[in-house]
Amino acid sequence: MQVISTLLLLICSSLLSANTPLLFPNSFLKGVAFSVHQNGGDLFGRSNWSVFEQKKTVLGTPTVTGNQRCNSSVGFWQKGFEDIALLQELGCNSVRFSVEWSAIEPEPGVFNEVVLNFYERYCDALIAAGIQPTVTLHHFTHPHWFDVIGGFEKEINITYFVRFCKVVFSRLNNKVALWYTINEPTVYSFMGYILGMHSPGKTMHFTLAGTVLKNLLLAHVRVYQELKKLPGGQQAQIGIVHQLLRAQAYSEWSPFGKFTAWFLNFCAAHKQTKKFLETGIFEYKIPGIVNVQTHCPEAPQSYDFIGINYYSRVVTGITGPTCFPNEVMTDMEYAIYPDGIYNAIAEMATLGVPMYITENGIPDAKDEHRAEFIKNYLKKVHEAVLDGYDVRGYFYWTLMDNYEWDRGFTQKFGLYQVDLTNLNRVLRPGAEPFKDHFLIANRA
Ligand code: GCO
Repeated sequence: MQVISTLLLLICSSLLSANTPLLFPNSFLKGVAFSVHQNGGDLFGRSNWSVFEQKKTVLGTPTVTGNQRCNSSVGFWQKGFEDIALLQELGCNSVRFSVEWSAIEPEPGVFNEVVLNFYERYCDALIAAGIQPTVTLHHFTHPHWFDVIGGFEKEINITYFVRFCKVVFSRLNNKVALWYTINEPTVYSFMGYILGMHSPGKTMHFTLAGTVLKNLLLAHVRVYQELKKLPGGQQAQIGIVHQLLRAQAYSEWSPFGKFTAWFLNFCAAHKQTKKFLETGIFEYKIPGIVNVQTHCPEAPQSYDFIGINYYSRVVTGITGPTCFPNEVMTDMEYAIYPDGIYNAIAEMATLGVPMYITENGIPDAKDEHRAEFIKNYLKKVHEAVLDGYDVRGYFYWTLMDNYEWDRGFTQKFGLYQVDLTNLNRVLRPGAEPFKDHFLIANRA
C-alpha cells in the first residue's frame, strides 16, 4: 500500500510544475507549533521563567532583551479557542502545543482541575474543528518549586516529572495523536547551563550542562516507559523532540572559526544525543573539563517516532555567525538553508522510526523572505517523502508572533502578525505557501 501511494504521489508530483501546490500523502500532518508559555505566559506567575526574567545576566544586563516581561504574552489563555479559526484558515489538520506544568501543578502534588479541564476542552474543540492535537509535556518551562529542589540537575527529581506526565496523559490520552516528552533537551542544557541565556541562567557550568542533558534524556525514557503502562499507553505514539543543530566554519583556514564550530557542536550535543537514542550510551566529555556518562540499555526502544526541529546550520566566521556568499540571513544568526532539512531527515532516518518535522520557521520581521523560506524548505521535505523517507508531518514554527525567550518579543516567526497593543492577529502575505502551496492529497 505504502509503495503504491508513494508511486502515485511521485507521478502526480512530477506532472506538476514548480509553482503548483506540493501534494503530501493524505495521512500527513500539516500543522503549526507553539508553546503555551510563549503564547500565553505564566498563568500563576509560578514558573522558572517568571523567576528567570527578573534576574540579571553575569554582565549585569537584563536576562530578556529590553527587560521585557512575558506577562500574558499574546493571550493564549484568553483567545486560544477563537484562534482555532486561524488554524483552520491555514488548512491545518494538526497542531503542536505544550502543557504548562507550573499551571497544572502549581504546588508539588496539587493538580489544578480548572487548568486540566481547560486543556481537555481545548483538545475537544480542536478535534471538532478537524485538527489533531499533539502535545509537548516539557517545553523549557516548569514550576519554580521544581527548580528549588534542583530541577533536572538531580536525577532523583525525574520522578516529579513522571508523576506530572502521568496525570496529563491520563486526562488527555484519548484525544492526543502524538506525545512529545521533552522539547530540545540539548537546547535546554546549552542555553541554560553554558550560555546562561535561558533559565536557570548558569554560565559555563559544563558538568551541570552534561548532567542536565543526561537527566533529561533519562527522564524521556522513564516517561515513555511509565506512560506505556497506563491504559491506552500501548496505542499512544510517544517520542522526543530533538533540535538538529550543526555548526561549520566559514573557512577551513580560520582556527577561530573552526574552534567555535567545534565548541558549538559539542555544546549543541547533536552527536551525543543521537548516539544515546541509538545505543543508550551517553558520553559528554572533554578531557580535563567535563566527563558525564551513563548507559541506559532501554533507550533505543523508548521512542515510537522522532520529532525533528530544524531551522538551519550555524556558520562561524571570524567575528561571529555569518553565512556563505549568495545565502540570505534571517533576523537571527542563521541563513536560509533548505538543503539542511533534507540532510537532517536522511540522518535521523537511521533511527528507524517515523519522523515528524516538529519545528521549522523563520524570524523575519519585514516578511521579506518567509514565503521563499517556506516554499524551499517544504520542497525539500516533499522530496524526502518522495525519496521514501518516513516523514509523517510538518509543523511550522509558529502560528503567530510570540515571546522568543531571552529575545522577548523582538523576533517575528509568526504566520500571523500580532499587534501587541490590541493583540489583533493578521495573516502575513509570506504565509501563502504554507496555506495554499502545501496540500494534503485528499484535500487537493
Ligand atoms: C526552540 C524552541 C522554540 C523557539 C523556536 C524559535 O527551538 O528554542 O523549541 O521555543 O521559540 O525554536 O527559536
